[in-house]
Amino acid sequence: MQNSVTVIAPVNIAVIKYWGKRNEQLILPINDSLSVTLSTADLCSKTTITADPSYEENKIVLNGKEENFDNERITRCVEMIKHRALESESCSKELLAYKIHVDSENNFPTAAGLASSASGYACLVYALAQLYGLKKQEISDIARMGSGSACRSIYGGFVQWQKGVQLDGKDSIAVQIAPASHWPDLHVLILVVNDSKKKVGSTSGMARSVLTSELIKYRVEKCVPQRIHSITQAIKDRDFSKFAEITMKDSNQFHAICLDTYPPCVYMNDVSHAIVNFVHEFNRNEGETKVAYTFDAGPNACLYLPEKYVKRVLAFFNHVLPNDNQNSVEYLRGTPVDID
Ligand code: 2P0
Repeated sequence: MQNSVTVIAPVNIAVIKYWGKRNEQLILPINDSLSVTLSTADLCSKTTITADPSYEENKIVLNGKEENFDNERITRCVEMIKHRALESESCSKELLAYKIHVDSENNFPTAAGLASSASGYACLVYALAQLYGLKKQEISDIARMGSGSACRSIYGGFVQWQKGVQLDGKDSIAVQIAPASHWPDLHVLILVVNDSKKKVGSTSGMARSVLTSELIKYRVEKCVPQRIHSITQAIKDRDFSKFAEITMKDSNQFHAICLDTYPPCVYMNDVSHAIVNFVHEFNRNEGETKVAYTFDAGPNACLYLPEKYVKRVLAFFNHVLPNDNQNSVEYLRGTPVDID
């Protein structure tokens, strides 16, 4: 008997960034983070997992290319899910004994700072959970063991990853603070500045920041707790200008820490900095904050804005941003999304 499941997982873009681990092995962060899970049309991962008694070995194909299944993070996720399924007797022992074939695709540039590991591991873990009969509430800590930010993509809408205090990481989990339907007017524009692979991966970049940045200690103790509190309230109140101000400040502080890292991690480029300036110019012209930017570990911008500003902002950026072969910018539109 063949058992097969296919699932789709969306990306999430953090407004309060995760940057730094207190435990590398268990992927336990030094601070809480908060993100928005985004619509699946343009940005998502799709994974099919098949278990079959005729398979002689486990296999994983990523974007059409076979990868090493014995990668530590992949095998850890598979083993943890199987262990939990065995404990809760959520499926048959025969099914757990079959080898599996995993086929996963991202419909956006992998490793270009567009959160591909978040949706990729969320998708893998969610597909495994479906295959072995586990519930969503049982898997965010396992997704975290694939990639920290993946735990946030298990839920839709507005999601907080609580850093937790326990040594074993059992309380380092994602929780939904509001569904996407709470704020339907909030839209997203992703400006893909450059598709090339980033220079310093997030995992090594944040490890280097923890070791060398002075600023990161200040951020973790003095800034993040207050920001998490304030942005949660802004989301609850649908207070866009408050939400936007905190989002932009946190992005700027995250990149300040990257530059305070030694040797520095430089993720934003000239076009990214131009986008920052244009957003502030746009908001100044409006007399109110109507657009917020945030940048992850790459040069691409994610803009949050109310729906009625999408067209105007697109027209504005088409006019002001360079559009030659080297600097062209692509636009992806999205909205927060709920997951069934
Ligand atoms: C975030 N990033 O909160 C931050 C902002 C990048 C910049 O989470 O080592 O790929 O697998 O836990 O999850 C990227 O970190 O790192 C990330 P690992 P991950 O979205």
